[in-house]
Amino acid sequence: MGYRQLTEATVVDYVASVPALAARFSSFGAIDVREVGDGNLNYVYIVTNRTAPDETVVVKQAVPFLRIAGESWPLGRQRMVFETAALRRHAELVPGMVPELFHADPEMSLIAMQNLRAHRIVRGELIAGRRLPRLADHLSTFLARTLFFTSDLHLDPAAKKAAVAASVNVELCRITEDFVFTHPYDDSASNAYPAGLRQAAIDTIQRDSELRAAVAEMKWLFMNAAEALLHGDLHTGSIMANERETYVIDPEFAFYGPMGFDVGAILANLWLAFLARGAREGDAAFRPWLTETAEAIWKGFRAKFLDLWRESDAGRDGASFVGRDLDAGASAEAFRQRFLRRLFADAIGFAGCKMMRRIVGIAKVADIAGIADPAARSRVEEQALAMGRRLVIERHRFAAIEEVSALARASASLERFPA
Ligand code: SR1
Ligand code: MG
Repeated sequence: MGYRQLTEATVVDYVASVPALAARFSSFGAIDVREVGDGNLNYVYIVTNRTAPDETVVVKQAVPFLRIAGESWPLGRQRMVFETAALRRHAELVPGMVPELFHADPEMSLIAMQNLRAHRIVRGELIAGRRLPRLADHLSTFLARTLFFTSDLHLDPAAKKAAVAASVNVELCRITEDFVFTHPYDDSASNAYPAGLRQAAIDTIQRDSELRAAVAEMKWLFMNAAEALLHGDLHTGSIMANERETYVIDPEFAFYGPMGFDVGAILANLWLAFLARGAREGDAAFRPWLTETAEAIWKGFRAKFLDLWRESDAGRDGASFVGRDLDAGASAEAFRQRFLRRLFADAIGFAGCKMMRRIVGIAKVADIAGIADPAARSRVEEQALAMGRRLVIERHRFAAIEEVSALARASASLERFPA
């Protein structure tokens, strides 16, 4: 039948016309439909039988434009193909951490999946000051397993290259190249400068050759380091959780890229939440929980990734990525330690870019954009620019994640940046 954009008025007919979805409903006599897409790209509908609320599905459809910018900004619908493939791969690698896929319709650029009714978007939970006790454990597992098992550390080289070739997500990578690594720093017309953010603060990221060269290094890495299958947009709006479970959603930006990009994305969003907390009332102990969670994610990821790696090497009959074992595993272990040190620096650098883009770029984060008091919001924005800037420039200097927590605390005490 070809592509047509669904609406709240037409999505039920679509669901009823697909046997795999229709079978989930005992009747279509009393259906509620809500469009809940709060992302920047797509439309998301929750379809529920009012008389039997367990009968519910989520329908997500890509439209041929960038939603945040409007219909005048064309964008291919191919992204749904990448999202579908990544959801399937992640379901194999981290079962129970991605929504169950009920139906995929490439022609309609649409998927239908499990409605995570018992879980909330993590960004909203952090804004509300609610702790998620299993979040760090779950996310470190997600990162370790998805990044290790899709890399050359685990896969046969030919299988890895085939996976890279199948994941060339040109359009969405271009969005990241432009909106994370270029536009925020070149005074693009697409930027959205917050009212009250001083020009002097903007200049610290746009008129500083050291910073711009460092950001360009991160962009180069993003474009050229096909290390593992990334989620590609792992911010706290792409994660749903409750006290017991964590789900990672929305992998439409998935592609083969540098591992540190996914790790840095989640850390950046926790540090943004930390800075934003300074402008919110409430439980004072919640703020340190955010940096502790970032620490636990990095440490958990590092430990789990190394465990998977050592275990995998142990099954390789004395041969690992470094080659045949001639020194009782010392070369292999030295490579592992160097690899993780380099990955840590990459993650910190990417986190810095992700923090700065959320201040001057078109796509904001509610943690900061939602701060009601303009002076308090501007202060947090300048703190985020100051911290992001240092993370990128000094990414090789951090020896431990606690040093980044210390930088977050120091940044949170800045009144203005530059002083
Ligand atoms: C135009 S920028 C839109 C942003 O939304 C997505 O969530 C990605 O972060 C992207 O950069
Ligand atoms: Mg998204």
